[in-house]
Amino acid sequence: MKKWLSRFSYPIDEIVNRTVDRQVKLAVTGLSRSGKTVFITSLVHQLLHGLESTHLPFFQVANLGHLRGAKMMQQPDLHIPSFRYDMAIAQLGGEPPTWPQPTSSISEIRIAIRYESRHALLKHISPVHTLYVDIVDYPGEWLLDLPLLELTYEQWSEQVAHSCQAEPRLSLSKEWREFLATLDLNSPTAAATLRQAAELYTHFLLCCKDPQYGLSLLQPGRFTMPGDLKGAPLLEFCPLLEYPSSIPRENSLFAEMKRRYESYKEHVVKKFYLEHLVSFDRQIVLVDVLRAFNTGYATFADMREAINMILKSFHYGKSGFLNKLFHGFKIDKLFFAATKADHVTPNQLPALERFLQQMLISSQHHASFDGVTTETLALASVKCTQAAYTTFQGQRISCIKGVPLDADKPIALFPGEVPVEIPMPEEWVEGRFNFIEFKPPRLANIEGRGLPHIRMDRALEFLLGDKF
Ligand SMILES: Nc1nc2c(ncn2[C@@H]2O[C@H](COP(=O)(O)OP(=O)(O)O)[C@@H](O)[C@H]2O)c(=O)[nH]1
Ligand SMILES: [Mg+2]
Repeated sequence: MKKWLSRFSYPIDEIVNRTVDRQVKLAVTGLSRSGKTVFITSLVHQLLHGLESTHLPFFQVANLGHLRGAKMMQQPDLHIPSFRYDMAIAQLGGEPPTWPQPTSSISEIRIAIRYESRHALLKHISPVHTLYVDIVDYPGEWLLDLPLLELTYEQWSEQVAHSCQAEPRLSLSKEWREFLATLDLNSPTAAATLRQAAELYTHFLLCCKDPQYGLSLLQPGRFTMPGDLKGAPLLEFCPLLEYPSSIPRENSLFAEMKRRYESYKEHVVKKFYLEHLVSFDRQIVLVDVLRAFNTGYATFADMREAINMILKSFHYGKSGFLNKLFHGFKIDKLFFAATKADHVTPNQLPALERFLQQMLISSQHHASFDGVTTETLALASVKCTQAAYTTFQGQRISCIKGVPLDADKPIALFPGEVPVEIPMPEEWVEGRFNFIEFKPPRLANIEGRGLPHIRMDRALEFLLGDKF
């Protein structure tokens, strides 16, 4: 490693390297609790420990012995908060180990990977090269704002009004709707009224998001995940459920709400895309499919609609609408992962993958059509369970063994079978699935070898394999 470090200090080496060094920016997104922080922590940990390649059989550069080492570097964008890898590892390696703190904003980390090139020309220039991997973590909720760019205030309001006609949104939106009903949409507006309407609407969205309902399609995304906009007047508006009876006046409540909606699109949504999205090379979308199984069909259907809505409007090629708005999108690989695959028995992994593929099928077609390479995997960033067997009525049944989040001793359980096809709404019966959360494993030597995982090596190969 010493020799490795010293190479960085020779300017001439640096100049030669720069001509062949490459950079790749990976964007990791997914709805909150989908496993982004744990995924990035594990990805970085696997790379930093890549020299002990036995834990990464499918990551070719490591497996073929071409990896020289990896190191964390100063991130390139100083205005973005740093991804707190050190804190996450301290928690996972604690006694007892705990899951990293939830995060609610954007962050970035840079890893430099040194490797021996396979390409004859590159070998000729220099035997060892560096690949800089920048990883950006951002809330999937913010992506839910993408479709708003195509919607007028009236069209968006209509969509929300429509979704509030069915349960559970009908009941959960009651207080907000009743407040709106007391307002005169054509009268001049008071700041306090706007604030109260926005607060009640936000409360409604947060109730929808509660694990009991687990709904995902909640717009605007910053209302539930404000990041650094918490408390900003930019977020003080909401959709309206009806139009004013006469043409709205310039200073009316309706006109002000509409103005703020447009301002949100301009100053929050577009700004985010211009600042960040244009620089992404590869996009990773994490999905906690098992959460939907546990909660039921409504949660699943809502999650599917939210993810497909995001991906449909996302640009993955020339025909995407974002490319018409902003030029220069260059994403060439799209990776979907069903996270927490250690919650199912190993023989269920293919079913979990197939299920996610089915969930995203229309988006994947769009992406392939646009020339983007896609991959779907079921993975566990940190494997918390072991495969085990039990006998039931004389039959050998495969199950998993791990320590539940709310217990101290391991249990063996059969969590339920992942369906190969998406079940009909009436087939999502209560108790069919029992995917519980687990404590992270106790690791005697977290600094000595890569975190236990399922298929992180395949993820690395898809995301980075072609760069070496
Ligand atoms: N068993 C298991 N649980 C996981 C894994 N990854 C995440 N989790 C669980 O999911 C929770 C949310 O993960 P986190 O990465 O913080 O989600 P984020 O909000 O998308 O960043 C964690 O606290 C863990 O309980 C995994 O690989 N295996
Ligand atoms: Mg996080």
